[in-house]
Amino acid sequence: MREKNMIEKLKELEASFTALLEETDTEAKLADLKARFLGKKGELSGILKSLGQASPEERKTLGQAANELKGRLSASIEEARAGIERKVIDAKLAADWTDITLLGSRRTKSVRESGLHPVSIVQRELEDIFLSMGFDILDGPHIEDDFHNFTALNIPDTHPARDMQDTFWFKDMKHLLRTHTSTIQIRGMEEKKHPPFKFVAPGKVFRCEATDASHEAVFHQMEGMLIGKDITVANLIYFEKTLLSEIFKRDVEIRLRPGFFPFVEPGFELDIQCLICGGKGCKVCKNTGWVELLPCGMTHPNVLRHGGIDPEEYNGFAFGLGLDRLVMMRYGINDIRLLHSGSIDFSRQFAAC
Ligand code: FA5
Repeated sequence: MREKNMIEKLKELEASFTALLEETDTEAKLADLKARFLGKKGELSGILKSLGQASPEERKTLGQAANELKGRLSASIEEARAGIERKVIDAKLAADWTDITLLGSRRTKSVRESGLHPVSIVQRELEDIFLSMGFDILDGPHIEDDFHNFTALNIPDTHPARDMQDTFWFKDMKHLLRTHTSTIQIRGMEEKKHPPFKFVAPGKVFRCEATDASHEAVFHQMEGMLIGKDITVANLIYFEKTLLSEIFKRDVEIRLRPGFFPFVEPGFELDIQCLICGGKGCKVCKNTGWVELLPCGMTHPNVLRHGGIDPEEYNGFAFGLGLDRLVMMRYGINDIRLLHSGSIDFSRQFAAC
């Protein structure tokens, strides 16, 4: 009799659970239902506890029935949970979707006025110029190893030239954010292997330094390298003049002076007369009238060796164009930080350029 009553109770419990579950449509309600029936103080636990007074045979039969019921209720709850989650996702998808296969609608005014960032505009123009001169365009990693950024460029550990380019090191102290695109000199030689070859490599570089009107911690350079036979400084200077006249489409005052870079010998600094102040002196040129733009030089034999090229047979030159400063000169921008401001209003001015 007692066993019959208990079985009845379990059936009633299952029926009321099933009825309530049908009305449960949120995760919160489902959690309440679970607590009410399966929680420590829940209805099923109450029934299981009362089994303590039953005979061993009754306990066995009722215990088994109660446990089976527990399994069914748990499974129903999980199934309901999955259903609720699915409905939430479906509702989100229905409310917020984009058909990416649709053809674009007419451009709005603001879209028409937007465009490439000025650094990208000038970078692409330069790439076209270099492609027309037969250069290849290479790319390289922002995260570099010590070898490609310093050692292979004739800047061994403890060399003071490392201080000229302080950067952001990774914890292993073997990897760093590249300080210049000269890393691609080595990577380019490793890839090309057999001179003659010439390539450029534009990209971001990183230095741990304070910013001002002409200095940023993240900026852009375009590296160039030409390796062949019997290349001279005269070739280098002629090349740089041609490049600048292609870029500016007019005569600009330049000056070439000695510059020290461990990876070239001899090395030069090519400065352009400041186009912001016309050479009179301003915050961009630090009142000197000149802006450092295009350091360059004849590739050092050690660098060729590190790139796997025999310096007895081949030589060449390399240069490292400061892209942001070139953009500033080109458009008359008097503070490099504007280029990195993320301001759409600023960038939009160059959209039609
Ligand atoms: C270099 O980075 C050399 N790797 C360039 C080079 C390549 C020399 C090949 C010889 C042969 P430098 O540190 O001077 O050199 O930087 C090159 C150019 O990047 C500068 O002339 C300047 O235009 C630009 N530049 C340097 N530091 C910054 C900075 N903090 N913010 C913006 N532009 C910078």
